Amino acid sequence: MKTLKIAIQKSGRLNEKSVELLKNCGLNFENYKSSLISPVSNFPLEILFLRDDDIPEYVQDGIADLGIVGENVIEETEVEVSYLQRLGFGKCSLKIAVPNNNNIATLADLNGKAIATTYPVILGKFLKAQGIESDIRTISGSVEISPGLGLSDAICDLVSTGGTLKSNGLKAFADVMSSEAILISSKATESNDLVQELIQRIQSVLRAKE
Ligand code: PRT
Ligand code: ZN
Repeated sequence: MKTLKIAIQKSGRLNEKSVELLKNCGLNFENYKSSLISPVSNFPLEILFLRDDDIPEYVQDGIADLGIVGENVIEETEVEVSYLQRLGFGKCSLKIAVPNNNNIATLADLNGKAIATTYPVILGKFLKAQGIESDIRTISGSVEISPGLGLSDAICDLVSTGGTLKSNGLKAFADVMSSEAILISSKATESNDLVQELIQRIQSVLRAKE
């Protein structure tokens, strides 16, 4: 049978838990060091270690059969993939936050205001659904310092503990989406027997944790 490929994050917040999950499924492989691909010795599977931003498209295009990535990244890239399993780690929320001392009291107050984010697609859809027209400023990182620098009136960023907002004098204002790591596949490979076997193993690992 054809060897499957699963894409996971190379380094970052989802890497360790993704590796742990696959190891708990009984898969033997070397952890990412310098090679991008690690073969699994006891299952017809290869692990691809990638930047998380690239994972949804790799899966959509069938370069990887499966992927583990944050729902926020999948939604932002607007890919057509199948959601196979929520994985219960990497939990966070995408929130709009404003400076502590500000005059933004309702969502409508965001009309005409500048909002800095690395999630322009998700934020754009959210604002549109609420009938709000803001100036979405797409930046590539350090979103939380943008209001302090006078670059925006608000931000839209991922929050887990809330510590980053707090230390930058910001407070959460509205929830845009909640997210966690998800196992995805391309539409074409969802029904593949090996994919089904892997899903079963993952589900029993998750059940054992409950
Ligand atoms: O290098 P690569 O592109 O692969 O990684 P990355 O730097 O883009 O992503 P990474 O590793 O930071 O995050 C990977 C995924 O983890 C995200 O896409 C989310 O699905 C999930 N996740 C969970 C988070 C957080 N929690 C989180 N707190 N991603 C980012 N953050 C950041 C947030 O952007 C903010 O800067 O942490 C800060 C806020 O954290 P608190 O705890 O202070 O609220
Ligand atoms: Zn990334």
